[in-house]
Amino acid sequence: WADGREGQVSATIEPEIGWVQEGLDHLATLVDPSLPGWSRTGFSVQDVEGRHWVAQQMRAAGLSTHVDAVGNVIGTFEGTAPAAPAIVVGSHSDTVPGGGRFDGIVGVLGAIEVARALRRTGTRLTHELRIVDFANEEGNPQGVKLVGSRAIAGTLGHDHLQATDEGGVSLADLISRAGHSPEKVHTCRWDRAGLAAYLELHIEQGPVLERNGAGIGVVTRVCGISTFHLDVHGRRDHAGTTPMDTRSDAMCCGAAAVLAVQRIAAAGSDTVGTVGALTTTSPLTNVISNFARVTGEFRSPHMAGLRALAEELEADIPRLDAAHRTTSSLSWGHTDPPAVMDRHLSDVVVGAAATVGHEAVRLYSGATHDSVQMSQLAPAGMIFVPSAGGRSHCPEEWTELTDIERGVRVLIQAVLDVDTG
Ligand code: HGY
Ligand code: MN
Ligand code: MN
Ligand code: MN
Repeated sequence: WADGREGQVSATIEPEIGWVQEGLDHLATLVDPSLPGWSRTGFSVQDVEGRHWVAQQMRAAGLSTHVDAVGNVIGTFEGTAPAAPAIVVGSHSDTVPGGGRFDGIVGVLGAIEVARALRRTGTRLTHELRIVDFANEEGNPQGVKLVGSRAIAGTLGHDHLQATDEGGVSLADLISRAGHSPEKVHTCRWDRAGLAAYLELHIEQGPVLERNGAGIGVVTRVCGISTFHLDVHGRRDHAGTTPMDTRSDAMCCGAAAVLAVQRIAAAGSDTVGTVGALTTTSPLTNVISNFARVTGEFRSPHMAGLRALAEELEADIPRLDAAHRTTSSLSWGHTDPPAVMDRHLSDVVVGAAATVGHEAVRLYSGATHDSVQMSQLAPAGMIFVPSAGGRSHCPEEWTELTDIERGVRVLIQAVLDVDTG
């Protein structure tokens, strides 16, 4: 430690934003060249390489590190009071395919910079500081998001691990092939008694901060997500001889369902709905399709909103079948309820922002985050920084370094304030 100021806390501690920039630049090189944007998908070769680098940076910051059975990279600084619960700070370094350079990554680098800044200034916290790069937040072809934080929260179940992709590869296979041990998932679970708070710095991924000219957001709640797929059964017929008013065309019913998802979500308040895929058995133009599958999700910051969207879609299916002479079945996948961020912790974050000279606005998150799982273990709070043009999950994702610096400064101060709170 620099000067051994045991348990002392300086007023504010400046981040070394140059190091964060170097980290952003380095991780941006660890991407899959066969995919657009900056792709480092969960458990890919690039993801494993990226997490090795993250673990190295944690060690260089003086953290003792370990990787758990599903690939969470965890670094700890002991506090001056060994019995005090941990302050956890984290995010994720994996990306969606074709993603950007900031989603999750800003929070992982910001968390490590908290540790670096404390060490640089010889500041010892009372609480343990625990930094996490969660495995595979973004999800996988098996359809499971928040893999690492679910394992820590104890909610990564057998059904998740046995979920398979189109080729029959299970999530457990995917995790094993990356060198981890999903059969030991039970060893990943943390005891809530040992945790004081969870903080996550993240880009907003939407337009609200930029539209309001705000530099810091404090998240009130994170949207719930319900996933579904609709299987439409029609009748295979000749495309040239079958009159339009007698067809049972699965593709047409599927397409109408896609537009129904859009209409239902657009009619709600703060609700969104997205179809990711409309697939059919026979991509031929001279055969009327007898099967189509629509895969999508709904989101709402309120559980009642999610329920209303589901009820509306359920009610629409018989109408679509009648119009297209098809037979459809709607199946619901995982539903993650909305997660409420801790009000007291959020107030501490707003106060920390004020201490370092920044206004904070409160907003809900339309994107999901590892904080959804961590809020089941400890009071959770999130700090947002603006996304240029509100864009994310695309190569155009961008956040100014000055905005990141402001967010890391607030994160450091929030950790100090939680520690002394
Ligand atoms: O889907 C999400 O909202 C997150 O970015 N994985
Ligand atoms: Mn994210
Ligand atoms: Mn994301
Ligand atoms: Mn996240």
